[in-house]
Amino acid sequence: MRILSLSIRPILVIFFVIQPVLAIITHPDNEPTMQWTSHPPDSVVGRWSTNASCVAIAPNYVITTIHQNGTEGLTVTIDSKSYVVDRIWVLPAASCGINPDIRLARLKDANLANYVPLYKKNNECGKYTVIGGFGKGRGEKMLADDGEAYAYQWAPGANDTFRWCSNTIDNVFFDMHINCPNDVILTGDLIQADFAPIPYDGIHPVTQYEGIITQFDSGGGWFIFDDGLWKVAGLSNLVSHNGYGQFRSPVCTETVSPDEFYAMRVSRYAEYIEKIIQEQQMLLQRDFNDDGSVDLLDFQLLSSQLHNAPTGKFDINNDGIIDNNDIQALFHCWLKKY
Ligand SMILES: [Ca+2]
Ligand SMILES: [Ca+2]
Ligand SMILES: [Ca+2]
Repeated sequence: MRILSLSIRPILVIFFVIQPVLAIITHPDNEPTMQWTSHPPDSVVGRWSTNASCVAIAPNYVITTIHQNGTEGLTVTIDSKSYVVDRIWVLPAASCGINPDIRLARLKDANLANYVPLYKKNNECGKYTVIGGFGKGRGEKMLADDGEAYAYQWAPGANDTFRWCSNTIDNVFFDMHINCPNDVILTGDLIQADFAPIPYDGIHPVTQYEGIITQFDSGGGWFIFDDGLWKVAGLSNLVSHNGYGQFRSPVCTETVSPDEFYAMRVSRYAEYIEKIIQEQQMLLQRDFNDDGSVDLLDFQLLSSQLHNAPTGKFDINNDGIIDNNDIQALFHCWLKKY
C-alpha cells in the first residue's frame, strides 16, 4: 500500500492512498443486482497478477496503471482464463520527465472475445460512468458519535472478486503530480468522482449504484456509454482514505464529506496507445517467417515473390501486385521486432 501526496496545481495539496489494486464499495441498500446489465460485459475487466485490475482494449491487449508494479511474464486473468504478459509499453514522460500512471500490455496468444474501445472525447465532466474492478469489498460500517454510519471499512481479501458500481464524473484535472514515498513519481490527467451518501443530501448527486473504489481496483475501468458503445474513459488509481470509503463526516453525520477518488484519464493517452497497437499489427503483417522481427529473411521471402500475382500476405498494400511498393512497406518496419 502506498501513501501518496497528490498536488493539484497550483496550490491545493491532498494526501491520498494509491491502490495497488482496488475493489468496489457500494451502499448496502444500493447494491447492483444480477438484473442490472447496463454496463460492459464483465469479461472486459481482468485481474492484474495478485494486486490490481486491467481493461481489455483489443483481442490481445490490456491497459492498466503503473503504480501496482508488475513486469513482463506476469499473469493476467480474464473471464477465468490466464494469459502471460509478453510485452509492456510505458507511455512517454510528460515535459516534467515523469511517466503517466498508465501502460499498455500485450497478452501472449490471447484472442479475447470482449474488449472496449478507448474514450477519446474531452467532455468527461458530468458524464455518468460505470466502474468495474477486482478490489476489496465493503467491510464493517464505521459509526460517528451519534451512532450513524459515516464510512465503510475495506473488507479483507485479495483481488479475486469482480464488482461493478456507478457514479458521475465531477471533475477533470490536468497534469497532476503523484508523489510516492519510495521516490516513485507519476503524473497524468485525472478524472474524479465522489462517494455520495444515500439518500440524496441535496448537494451531491447520487447514482443508482453509487460506489467508490478500494484496494486492488487500480487499473480497473471507468466506462462511458458513447455512440452506442461502452468505452473505457478511466483507469482507477487514487482514493482519499487508506482502509475505508467515507461518505459523511466522521464527527457529525449531518455534515456531508464524501471521499473523492480518481482515475487516469484515457482520452489524454488514447492516440498514443492506438498508435502502438497499429505499429505492432504492421510488424506482424511484415514478419513473413514469424520469427519476431522484420529483417533480411523477410526481405528475401518478399523478393522471391516479386511481380507474382498476389499470394496473400506478401501483397502488403493489397493492390493486386507484388512490387517495389510492397518492398517499401516492408522497409517501413525494417529491423523492428514484434
Ligand atoms: Ca458521486
Ligand atoms: Ca521475420
Ligand atoms: Ca502490393
